[in-house]
Amino acid sequence: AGTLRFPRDFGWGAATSAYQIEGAAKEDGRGESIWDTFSRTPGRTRNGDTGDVAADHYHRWSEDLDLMRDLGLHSYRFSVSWPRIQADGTGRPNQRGLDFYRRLVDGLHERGVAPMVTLFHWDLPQSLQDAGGWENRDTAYRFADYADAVFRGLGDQVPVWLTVNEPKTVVQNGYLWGHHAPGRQDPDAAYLVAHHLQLAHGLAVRALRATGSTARIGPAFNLHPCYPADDTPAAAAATRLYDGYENRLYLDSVLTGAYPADVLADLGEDSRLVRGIADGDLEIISSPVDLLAVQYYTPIYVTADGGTVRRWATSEAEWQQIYPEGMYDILTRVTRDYGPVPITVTENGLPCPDVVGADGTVDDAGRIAFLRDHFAAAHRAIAAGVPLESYHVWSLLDNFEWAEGYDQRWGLVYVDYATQRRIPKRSAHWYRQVISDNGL
Ligand code: GCO
Repeated sequence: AGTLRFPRDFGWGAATSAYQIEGAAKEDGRGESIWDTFSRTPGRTRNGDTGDVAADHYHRWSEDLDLMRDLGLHSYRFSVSWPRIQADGTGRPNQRGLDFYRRLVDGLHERGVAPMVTLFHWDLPQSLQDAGGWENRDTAYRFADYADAVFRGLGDQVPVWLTVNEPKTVVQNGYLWGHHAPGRQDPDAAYLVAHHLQLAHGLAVRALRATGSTARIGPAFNLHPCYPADDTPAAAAATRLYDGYENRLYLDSVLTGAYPADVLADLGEDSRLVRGIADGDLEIISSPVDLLAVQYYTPIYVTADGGTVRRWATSEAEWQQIYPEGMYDILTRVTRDYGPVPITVTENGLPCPDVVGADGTVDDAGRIAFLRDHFAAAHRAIAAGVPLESYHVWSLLDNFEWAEGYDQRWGLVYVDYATQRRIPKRSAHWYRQVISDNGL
């Protein structure tokens, strides 16, 4: 066995997002988001769950910050709720909304935890959706205005900003399959949405630079290593294109300034994406970034006909196969193909059937094994030359898992939703030791 030591200044963290934990859906001037609309629509989420209360973090933030301090976290990744800052997605920022995040950021610094702030984790103001949402190019410009308000409101207290969280999930879950807000099933719209999300990212990068800030900024992509399901040339070719849609569409546009030619050819000249690219867009999208945030959960195995098959044990999330080697593969691949851009892992985790035992503890041995194997894979990637600087476990707390509602528990800390009591799981105690040892 032996021990695995991480680099001396390696950052250990945990992640959440606004709609998933905050609750307080109607307080302090917060407007409606597309997730309020979607989750309140019958049949959209498991048990009809909504984020109205969630983990009540909006009221319990101080207690939650104490939990982070007790864990010894170096970094906490959370997101700002756009409709708290601009109820209708435009106009003068809502000071009460900014104040909440200001308290959070100050409270983190007081406890020695660095804030890492995501600007958009899917909770688009409903008013902007009513005006076409991400199908409307103007939404990207509205996002840049909102980002500017947040940059100025939280100022120099935030060392790292992330622009758009997982644009691909909005594209696929929101517009291809429809099981996330806004619940559409329209492939042609989906890829135009991809372009506008990428444009929004680039405009936000430029907006930060325009403030004169020295903070760092980058995109947050969920990347899926794609492998052929068999060794036929047809499976290899199908895997290559699949990878284009899963990974290169996002990585290439930001890091090389061009969309992948095979994906554009596959979409066709008449597609709304191809027709929607204006002169200069790719220059905006590829504005230099300071770091790349990678979220890894699962590999994908692609068959000759472009379908997928499972190869490894699946978690409680039916889309997740447990394959730690995929972490190594995706990190080394990004560095090999895109050069030495600093990388932070901003999400990785496992849902478990967590229950509070008779002794009041939560024994999530499966999560510990999962994290240990993925940390070890990340360590090997560092040894292979990947400039990985930090790692954030998804998630700090059990929370609203989108269409899955509250049934799936992803937290290091258990949330008893009836009382909002927090109980650090065994994995939280284990993680505290990993952080204090800076290794395994
Ligand atoms: C994201 C993720 C999270 C999920 C997590 C577990 O986009 O950041 O989807 O919000 O809760 O990935 O599925």
